[in-house]
Amino acid sequence: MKIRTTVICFVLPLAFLSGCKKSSTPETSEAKPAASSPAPAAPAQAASAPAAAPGGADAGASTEAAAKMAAADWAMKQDEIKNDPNGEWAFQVTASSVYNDAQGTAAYSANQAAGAPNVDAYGDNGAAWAPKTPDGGIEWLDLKYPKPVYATEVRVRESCGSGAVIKVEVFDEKGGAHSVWQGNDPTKELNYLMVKFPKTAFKTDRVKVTLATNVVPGWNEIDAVQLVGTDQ
Ligand SMILES: [Ca+2]
Repeated sequence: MKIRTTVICFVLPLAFLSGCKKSSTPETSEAKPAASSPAPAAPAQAASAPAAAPGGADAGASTEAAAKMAAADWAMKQDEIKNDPNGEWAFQVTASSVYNDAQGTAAYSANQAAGAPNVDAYGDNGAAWAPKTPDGGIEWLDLKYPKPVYATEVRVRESCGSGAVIKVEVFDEKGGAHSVWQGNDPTKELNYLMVKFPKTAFKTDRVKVTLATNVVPGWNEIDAVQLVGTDQ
């Protein structure tokens, strides 16, 4: 599994909008998150880069510059979230199912969704949790956090087959589940699903993330889940 995984890491960024595969295909791509789609991709960036002259070689150069800026923005955002003083990472995770029935902290195990994010590129990666089957339907992660907080946000870092989360719940002190989000997950590539909600009236140290893995074909993997909140 380890060898396959290494190979796949370089290949899978190809699987942009659809899911991830766990088989290697000998194609190449330099794809980096958010920076890769070439042609009609960047209206937002174009608007924010008014300096470039239209047409000709300048257009190519400005597209490249826009892609670099988008990649830099992405990296800064990742760093900001990773170091958010109000954010914490899970220390213990259980799951509805696990790829290869991996236990403990083995590759793809539920506990690969514990701790800070450690997947660097979109695609299949044993440093993220993967369910037992790619498109089986309902799957979930149940995450425990070190410090109970009045929560305001949950950030789910999706690293493969992004877009399959359908529900996020937090739990009160008595173990009661409170749904804080339910809907259509817009996440693409290696990014966070950011679920913001009014500050909870109770302290929570437990989050449940539910996926419908059949809505995004291929493997759906979660790298990490951050709980954001305060003491008061
Ligand atoms: Ca991870």
